[in-house]
Amino acid sequence: MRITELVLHPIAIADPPLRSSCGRHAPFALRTIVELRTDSGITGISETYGGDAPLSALEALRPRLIGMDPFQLAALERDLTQTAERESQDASGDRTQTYLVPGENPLDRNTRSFAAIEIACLDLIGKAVGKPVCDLLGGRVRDRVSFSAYLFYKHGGGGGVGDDARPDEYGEVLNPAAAARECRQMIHEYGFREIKLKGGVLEPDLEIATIRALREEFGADYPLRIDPNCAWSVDTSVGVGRELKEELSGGGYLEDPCASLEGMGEVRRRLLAENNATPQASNVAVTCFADVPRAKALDAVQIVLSDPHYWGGLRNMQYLSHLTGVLGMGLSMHSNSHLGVSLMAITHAAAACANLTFACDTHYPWQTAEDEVVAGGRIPFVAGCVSIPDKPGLGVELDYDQVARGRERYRKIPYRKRDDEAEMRRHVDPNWKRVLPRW
Ligand code: GKR
Ligand code: MG
Repeated sequence: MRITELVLHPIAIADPPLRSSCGRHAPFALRTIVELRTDSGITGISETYGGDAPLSALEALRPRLIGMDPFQLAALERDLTQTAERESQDASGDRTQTYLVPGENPLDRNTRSFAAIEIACLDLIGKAVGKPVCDLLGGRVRDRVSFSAYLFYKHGGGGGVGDDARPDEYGEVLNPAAAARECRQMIHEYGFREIKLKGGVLEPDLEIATIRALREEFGADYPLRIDPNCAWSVDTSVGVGRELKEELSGGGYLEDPCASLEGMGEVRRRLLAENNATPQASNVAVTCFADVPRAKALDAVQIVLSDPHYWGGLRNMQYLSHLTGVLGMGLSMHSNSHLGVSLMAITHAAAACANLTFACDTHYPWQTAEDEVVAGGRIPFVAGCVSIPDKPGLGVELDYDQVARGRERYRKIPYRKRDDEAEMRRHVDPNWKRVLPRW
């Protein structure tokens, strides 16, 4: 089997005005759907970051991909991702995502491109041999993968604009009671059993009150995590950790409270000195394998948040699962706005990771059926879980009419890069700037 064609579909999908310390989501998120067609008539698919930069990075690989045997991934990986890992160790090659929207670091570009190709190749191989992708990775340790209820503070609006506006399912959420209502609604619809709050938006006292409201309503059987994306100083992080000692223990965590591994290391030391072992997780300070030893040495991060889209694909997820297991660290899963192809890639990866110790993050509840490109519509969740389908490859096919609609939306919008700060200035405060730490 040889790859004969690379088809890239830049698409835009409606996205509600979700808030984080980076700003506010634009009315449309950008994604790229990748197709690898072969001489055997089988097509492999994947989904990755959108906009000009990811698109041109993938485009640049075209000559390398045409004629390639999809089973032969190692040389492509060596050429693309090992350079990226080396760069990350240069003084100039800081791959942390502290000052960037997570997933947007240009130094990740080769790793992200490789991931998109690897996932499409695994889909191809799975279809060629008649096996689901997780079984190509050595088999699954679980048939159903659990996800968390990923709560955001948000402005009113369901995403999209004009004829392409979506209903506002969750309304405005800018206080603790509204966040509890959002959570109730999401859990009712999807059955999630773990809860994540995207913080770094309201005053820390209000975010503490939100976590307490969630604990009061859902009880200790629903572990809680809060992620302010580095919006807090070390002192504030220690203060929040102290206040939420009880709520964040028992399967929860404090995610990227402040900037840098040194900062998180200090938070950890100070909390431990108070007999508070709340674990810390990161998808900001730890974004590649080269970051793991320092995170461990400083005891800054006890849980690594992986994401096949920028960690270099599904096999790297398994290596990371092994590495974190050996180092006595936990593993959870990060997400960005995405559709069903990415959801299935995450699900297959998670199914094959023995050391995955938490429910995975997903933005999927924030997207709608109108935007889904998977044939047959939205992927179902049962009791907060997605099951591995009894089909080869990723187990999903593209609905080409939906892909065409996504491409048309992309053509119509003026931007080609995620810029949450610009959205804040446009809609909330003309002088808004991302300030770290804000509190
Ligand atoms: O969608 O605004 C968002 C999130 O803040 C996302 O960009 C992050 O990558 O999910 C994220 C995280 O830091 O966990
Ligand atoms: Mg995070």
